[in-house]
Amino acid sequence: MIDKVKNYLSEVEKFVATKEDEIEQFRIKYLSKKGGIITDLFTDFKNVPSEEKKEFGQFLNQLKDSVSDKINFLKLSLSSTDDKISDIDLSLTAENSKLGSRHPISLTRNEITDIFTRLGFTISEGPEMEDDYHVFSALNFPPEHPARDMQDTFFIEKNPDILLRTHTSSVQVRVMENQKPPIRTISPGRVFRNEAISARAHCIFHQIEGLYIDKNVSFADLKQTLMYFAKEMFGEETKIRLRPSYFPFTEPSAEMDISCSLCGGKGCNVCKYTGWLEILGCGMVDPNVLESNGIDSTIYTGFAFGMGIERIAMLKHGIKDLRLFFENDLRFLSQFR
Ligand code: 2NM
Repeated sequence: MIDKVKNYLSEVEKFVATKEDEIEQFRIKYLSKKGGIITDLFTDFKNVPSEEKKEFGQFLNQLKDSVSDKINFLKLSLSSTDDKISDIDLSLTAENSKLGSRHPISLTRNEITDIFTRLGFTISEGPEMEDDYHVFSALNFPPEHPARDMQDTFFIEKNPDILLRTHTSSVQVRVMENQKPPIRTISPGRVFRNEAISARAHCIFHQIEGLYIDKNVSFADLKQTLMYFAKEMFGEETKIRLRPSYFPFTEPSAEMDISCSLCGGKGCNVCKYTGWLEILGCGMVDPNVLESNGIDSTIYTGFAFGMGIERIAMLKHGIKDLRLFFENDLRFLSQFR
């Protein structure tokens, strides 16, 4: 009888299984309440001669333990190898990982800054959180100017002196503070205005502003520079026109239109059948601005201009809704490579 148990012991020890199902068959074979080997051996226990009972009992308990140990061990090793792994073909080549692309705002900004750096402009950057002085006072905004209103400007912690810049001209104030003319710089960056979000407006957008200060800088220099920019950006055949306008920091001021790049000036729904598209504001730096920043306006003159990067990108690529730039939808972004 004891030999029979010893045979089962070595059989259990040698047993291997690669499937869940084989383990279950093994469990039934040994542990089933009806007809299981161990159950039957316990039934046989009463027929074992009393002097062998102790030894037989010990072997029988050992067999029972080794069967349940074996089942636990096999189950564990099956789940840790994870049967999905056997379905994987490790010799297959890896799936192509998708390449990212630059954001259209970055691409447009780079295109614009490249054009101006070719003309000798440097790139300057400054803080997005600013004080009233650099955003308004140093730029000839009178104390009661509507742009200083809560409704247009985001203030920090109700402190009326600290705010999010509403234009990047504040960067140019910092350039004028720190450099002597001649100054030729462009300042790209994010600006913030308290506006309702729509297809044409957002509370965060991007600007590029330019500033050129030297002796004898004239309106003709401004016009020539901006015409060069327009042709480089929108094509050699592009025409420009300047319309009188008003900004606190420039006098005289103008808005620049380019001939509609979609219809070539014939009139279409993008240019609202005018043949022209407004792309930027500009003017001669107001002597007050030069003097506020320690530049002698009897010696130096300058021109400045500013444009929204989103607007330029929309015109260039025929994008109808500005919100697309902020949603990070890959179906939109992956079109710009
Ligand atoms: C514009 C339009 C006209 C501008 C002025 C200055 C500075 F710092 F020189 F005063 N920077 N940018 C300016 C002038 C910006 O944006 C529509």
